[in-house]
Amino acid sequence: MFKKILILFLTFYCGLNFAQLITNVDNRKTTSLNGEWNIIIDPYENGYYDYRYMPNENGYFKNFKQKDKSQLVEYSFEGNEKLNVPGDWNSQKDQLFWYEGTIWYKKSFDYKKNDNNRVFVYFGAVNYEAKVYLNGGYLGEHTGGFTPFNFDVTDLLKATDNFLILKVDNKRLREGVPTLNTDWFNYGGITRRVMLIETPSVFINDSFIQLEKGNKNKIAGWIKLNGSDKNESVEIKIPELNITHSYKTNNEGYVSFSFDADPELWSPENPKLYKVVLKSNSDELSDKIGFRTIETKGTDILLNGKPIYLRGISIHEEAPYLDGARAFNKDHARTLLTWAKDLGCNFVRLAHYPHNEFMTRTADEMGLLVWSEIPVYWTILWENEATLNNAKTQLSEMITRDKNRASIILWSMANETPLSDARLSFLKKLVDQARTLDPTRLITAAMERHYINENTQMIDDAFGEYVDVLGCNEYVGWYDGLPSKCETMKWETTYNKPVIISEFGGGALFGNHGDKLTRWTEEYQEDVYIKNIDMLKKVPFIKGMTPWILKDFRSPRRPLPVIQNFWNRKGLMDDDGNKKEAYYILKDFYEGKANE
Ligand code: GCB
Repeated sequence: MFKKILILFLTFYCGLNFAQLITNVDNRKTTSLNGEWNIIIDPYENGYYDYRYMPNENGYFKNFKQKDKSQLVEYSFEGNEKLNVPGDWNSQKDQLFWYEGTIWYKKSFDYKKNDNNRVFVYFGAVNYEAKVYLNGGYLGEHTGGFTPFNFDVTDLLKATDNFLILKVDNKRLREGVPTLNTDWFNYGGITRRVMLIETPSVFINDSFIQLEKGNKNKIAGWIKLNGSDKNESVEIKIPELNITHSYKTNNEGYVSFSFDADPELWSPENPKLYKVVLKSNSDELSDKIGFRTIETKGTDILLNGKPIYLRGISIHEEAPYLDGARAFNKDHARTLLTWAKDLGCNFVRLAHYPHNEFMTRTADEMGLLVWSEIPVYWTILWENEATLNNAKTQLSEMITRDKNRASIILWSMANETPLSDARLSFLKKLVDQARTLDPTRLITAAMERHYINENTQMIDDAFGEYVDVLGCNEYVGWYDGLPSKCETMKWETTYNKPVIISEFGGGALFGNHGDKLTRWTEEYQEDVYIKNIDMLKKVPFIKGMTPWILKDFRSPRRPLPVIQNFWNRKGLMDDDGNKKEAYYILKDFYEGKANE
């Protein structure tokens, strides 16, 4: 009993280290903890539970060493295997390819901080659940595989011999977000970078700096300080625009602002970024920020006040050329986004969860508009309060991290979720939260359509009322008949809103040729694209598309031997960037659209 109380107390007390998410980490004073980490594979969670399946206060996180002969210690990080961080474990070791469960990670390091400063440990993402310990003390935990989190470690940190230990568990959960059933690979591990962030005792924690909704001449937002005694002056400077303004933060360290400006507008053709510098009494932080407006009017999407057609492609966060692995670095981001640009895209759908920050920052630099989404996918437990809170946390972490990226124009709440009242109420709550956190961007979701007669598709999902742009997945010619079905298909919607066809496509194995009625050939996939594009370009309210998908990706749902071998083959390219015939059809269409 005492043990239980102690653990509860420790969990609660030490959980207080869980700090507000620190943003703009690339422009702060950081020290990387990437590289090789020691691991212990723990399928039975022995390092966490005792033989009565109670949390063990002397778990692996204590990193015990035998001190005398009377002691029995049955584990050791030293002498055990290693994994690279960042990186998923499945692609690093054959024995872990299908592994879903717990692995313990340990990193040792020395760190000398400046006297009054604070230090945080920051994780870009850990899939799916992380319990984090420093020097044997519990820092806290995080759930959700695709968003960042950090802990204040100032008090536990030593100048030498620190050990940071994580219990990482990627077991799929019915009540999880996503749930048990997805169409992508459940890559586990510390999949994104880890770093220490050193800050002054009062520092600039976060800021929102964007054009006011629909106003090209007003920059508005807020700055938030962290620390005690937060009542300070903060300055915002945009040197290239000759702008300097000073504001006083309130007792919470918060100040909102709005000022006139006449920036050159960010767009795919001109991805102009401005250096923006924030200064408080003891901190200074800069960023590169683009300014653009995004709105809808009737069925139009307006970028900087002008109608735009979104020439997009869907992308999973999977690194090219690696035979299936989570993408985690700048090169992966640059390659994937360059492939999208070469295809003629001005837009990418980062499916089905928030991708790493290199993707959104590189999109800012390269001039690609972005749809960013959370993994509320298929059959989430709509009535479960904890599931809703989990989705809300992931939504909030996604928006918090990326709200100053001009490239992002759409926050997506969900993908292909089955209609019900419980689902509608769940999704409405997400929309309310997204609009509160970010009043400037558009809200969407990838929804489904249904037939109202043999030749007519209807988009009328009740959730459509709450979004700005309707996303719609359709697979005419693949899951739904042959491509020729497109020839007579008509489209309707009950909403006076823009529609993006967020998915269509079909599978083909690169190099597999045959006639256009034979599935899995490049010719069949090519025909899917020819007929779908022909059908969709005639529908006046369709203002963009993100066909499924840029490159083949790993999926346990795809066991067909020879053809699939656990890969979803709907890529326009294979994993090595080889282009299938359908690639050229889409590129042709996009080049035509760009010149309209
Ligand atoms: C869909 C899903 C996507 C799948 C795709 C497919 O509708 O949204 O995650 O991968 O279809 O290939 O079936």
